Amino acid sequence: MKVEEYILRNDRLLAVLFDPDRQVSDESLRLRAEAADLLFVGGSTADREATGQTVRRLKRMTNKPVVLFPGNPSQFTPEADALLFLTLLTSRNAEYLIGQQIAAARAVRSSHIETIPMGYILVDGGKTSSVQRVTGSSPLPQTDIDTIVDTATAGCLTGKRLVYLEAGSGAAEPVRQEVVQAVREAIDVPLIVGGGIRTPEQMQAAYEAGADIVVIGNHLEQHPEQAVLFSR
Ligand code: 1GP
Repeated sequence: MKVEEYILRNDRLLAVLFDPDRQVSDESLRLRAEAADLLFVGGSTADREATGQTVRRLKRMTNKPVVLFPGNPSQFTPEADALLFLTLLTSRNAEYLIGQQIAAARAVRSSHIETIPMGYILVDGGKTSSVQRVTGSSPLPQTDIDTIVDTATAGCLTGKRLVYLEAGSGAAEPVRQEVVQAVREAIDVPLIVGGGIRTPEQMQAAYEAGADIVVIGNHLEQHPEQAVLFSR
């Protein structure tokens, strides 16, 4: 089954994010892979070699979908099951709206990997995120729900088949429930929520507000033994 079809058929999915730049044991990977429904691989600085290595390690452990969530085109590897093809909708820099996508286009097309166009929306999670640092784009304040909703809507109107509300890796405050809810009501594609989620209660709050997929990175990287608590 294609990854997109799997996402459309299921709700309340847990995506665990694996950063290829972090040195971790097989046990750490295994504990997190067992708890997850989807395995996202990506980071702000990793290169193709590190990304490919993480993809291969995960694929040796599990048959679950391994999905690239790349920080830049040089992380692309055709070894994953699918690629989230990102547009940073909150950027006003053409580089992140079309430049990086053009840079990736040739390799992606020739790989025939499953590609899912995704609108990526950075909201303020209470501290400067690596997305903000790397791209120089400002996050939307979580109080400006109208702009967040309009951004998500514009993403769907321009063909994105997933929307990701991102508070930033290690956010002090995850995406608020009222933000998730307002976006959920406005769009009809699957909604991903991530950034700063550290407890099963925060994950449930995101699902209850309408998230289809919750992404957890840092917390489970630091506490892989807790992964089971987040599993369905
Ligand atoms: C980052 O949303 C993801 O892109 C995950 O964030 O590392 O804070 O869980 P955390």
